[in-house]
Amino acid sequence: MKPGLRFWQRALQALRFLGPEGTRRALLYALLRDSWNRKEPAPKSPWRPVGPPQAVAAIPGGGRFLFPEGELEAVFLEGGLRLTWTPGRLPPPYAIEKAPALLEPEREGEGGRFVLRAGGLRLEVGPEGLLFLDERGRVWRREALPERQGEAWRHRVDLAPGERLHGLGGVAAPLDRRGRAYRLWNRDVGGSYGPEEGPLYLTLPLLLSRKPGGGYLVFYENPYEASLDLRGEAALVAFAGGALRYYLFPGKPQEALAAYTALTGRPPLPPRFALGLHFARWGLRTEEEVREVVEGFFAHDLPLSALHLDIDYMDGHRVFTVDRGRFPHLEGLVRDLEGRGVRTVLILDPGVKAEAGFPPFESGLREGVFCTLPGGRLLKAPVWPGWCAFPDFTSPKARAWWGERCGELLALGVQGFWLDMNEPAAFAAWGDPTLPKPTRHALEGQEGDHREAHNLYGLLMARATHEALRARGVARPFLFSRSGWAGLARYAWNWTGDVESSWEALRRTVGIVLGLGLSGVPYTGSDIGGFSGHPSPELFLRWFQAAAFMPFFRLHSAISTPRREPWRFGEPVLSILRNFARLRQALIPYLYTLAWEAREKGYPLVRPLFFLDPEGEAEDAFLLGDALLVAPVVEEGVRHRLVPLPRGLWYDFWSHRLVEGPGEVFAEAPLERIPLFVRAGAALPLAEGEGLVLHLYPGPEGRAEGVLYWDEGDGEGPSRLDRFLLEGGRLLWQGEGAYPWPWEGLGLRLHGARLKGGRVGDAFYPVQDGLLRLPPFLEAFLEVEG
Ligand code: NBV
Repeated sequence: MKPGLRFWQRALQALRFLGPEGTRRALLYALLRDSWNRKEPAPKSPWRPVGPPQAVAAIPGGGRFLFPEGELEAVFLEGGLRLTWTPGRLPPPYAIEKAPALLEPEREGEGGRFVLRAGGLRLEVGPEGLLFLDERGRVWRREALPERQGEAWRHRVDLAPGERLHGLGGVAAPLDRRGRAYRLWNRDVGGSYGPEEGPLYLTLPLLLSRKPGGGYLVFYENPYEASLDLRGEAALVAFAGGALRYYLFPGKPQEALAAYTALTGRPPLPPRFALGLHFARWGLRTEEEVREVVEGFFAHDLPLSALHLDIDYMDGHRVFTVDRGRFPHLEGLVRDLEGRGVRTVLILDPGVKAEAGFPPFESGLREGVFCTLPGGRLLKAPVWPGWCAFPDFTSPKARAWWGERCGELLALGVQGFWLDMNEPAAFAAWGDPTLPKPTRHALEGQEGDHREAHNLYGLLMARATHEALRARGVARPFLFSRSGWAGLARYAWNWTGDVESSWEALRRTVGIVLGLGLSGVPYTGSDIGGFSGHPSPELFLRWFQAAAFMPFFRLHSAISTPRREPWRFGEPVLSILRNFARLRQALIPYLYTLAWEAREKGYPLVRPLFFLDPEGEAEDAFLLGDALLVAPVVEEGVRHRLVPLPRGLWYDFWSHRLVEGPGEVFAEAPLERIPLFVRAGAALPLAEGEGLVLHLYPGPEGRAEGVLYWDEGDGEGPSRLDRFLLEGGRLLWQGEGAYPWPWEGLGLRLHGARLKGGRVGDAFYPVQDGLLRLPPFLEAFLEVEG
């Protein structure tokens, strides 16, 4: 759509959402924000180079280099380096979970060139810039000395021909970020975004470089507004303030991500229900409507794991209230749903209605937890309930206050929270839809303004909520947050926000989910069918099919759109959706094992093909773990597609036909299914009925291997890990951990050959309908036909 048209479309949409009073507030706020922002001096001076290095002093783990216009501290860490250019202040270490251990380097230096060496890495600092080399003397990163302009820093990093760059968080743009410029400033896109929107609600100054001979990951621990120009042969990276601090982790994407997530924290295990199907709808206005929807899921035999209540449950959109007129027995509703296996999740917005007599506002004022303007005046900005005050989540006091309020809601029996509008978003008729830049923030006593705190706001709202739940005995808080920054995975999941309902947006969504995973945000998903607009039955179906293989599987839609419960699309859509919802249920043992792997290693659940094959560039296909390859249909009318296959043998999940990669295979994609392949050599644990069935997909030497992680599904009790290895007909089963095997024996299905039966000790067990049921064993022998 043309930018002009888009502007008017958005203006109209805003009017519709906000009404005349809301629009008046948005106009007034935009004027106020501009006048506050104007008080911020814009830097006028030219960019000044730091000049050549002059001296170095040894510090633990590395060296402090002196330059005429700045100082650099470079230290070696396990698997990487950390560089810090000052002047400029460091943010409180919100992103960092564990301060990394330092390695002691060897130091050399002569004639203005300095060399540090440790852990197989080498850093050279000279007048022309910084060189990073590996053990074999290969340069993996080359950067110019940085420049300063007032408080801002920028530097230029060489890019190799063919080098690809990923990361930056949630970005509606191609997965390879090269060829474009980006502004990293978390942003509410305001109701709808398309495939070319650029950076969205959750940005992150992290780039994952892939290039022949080895890439690396760079994470800038700087939350200020960043701009990255990746259009040329070098990357130009600038931050509006703060010290220029960055971590570098060389290696393949997996290794680099493992190192980055060890630094910023790996995601804890989610409660298992979170891996099921969720339903949300903005505009479910009464308890009856909610019950009706849930009944619909049961009546249509669709497994439902969680029901999310949007801002409709609140009284006048005020956070921490319940409209008792429309939800008179919310506790009862939550209890009834739980009785049927459906968890209730409530949305929370950070803005607290600034209204005399409103208890959360009054208590927040008394305790001094809201953001202020310079001089101490309360900052107010309009959001859903009208003029609001904003908790300053950068203050421990505000986080504790927020936690108390969450505790009150928890008493309703709800099992999770949905954190919205935390970029933070404010309704402004034009310009930046957020708080004014001079807004004051505590920053753990460091004191600062919104330029530094903006990108941290969502992360810290998630932290406050997570910590509150943990402190109140919730072992695995289920939270998902629209905004965030580095470290979010420790506290919350994410979703990709208000995506428009279009085929282009579905196609892009696959890349956005992949991009978030490569940015260390492993649990994400999109509003199935798109948030705004109304999908055709075909688009809805194809979106659902793709989403069934993504970590966060959720139906959601905007209030202004026609209702979207699956049965409203009639047949054959309903039956096909049911099959995919069931397939998702079947996948839970595998997904849960991937969740365990994410916690242990930091790998995302949804992975690009290049995790298995360095040449895998597809953006319309992805891996789920390392056993499944999913090729969603993202084009209207398409009934077959080419599927890029990484090296090796693959089984067609539907037909069991074996195909060989690398290369593209032609796969049927009737409405009933999307192409799905299983890597030969995998053993896939799937739920079937009441049992657990291990699907064996032998590789060339008849080998298949798989792992299953399992526990109670919530809490912090015992767990177990089972490893299965099939080799030439002999299947070994090795279990460890205190959690007892919860199924009756083990079911087996063998693909690629006809199984006759299996032997455990002296007993022979025949196959029935392709399924072999065995009692628990350490060693079993499979017998195949022919
Ligand atoms: O709370 C209403 C919506 C919500 O449904 C959506 O998922 C969020 O991304 N919310 C945004 C606020 C209004 C959007 C126009």
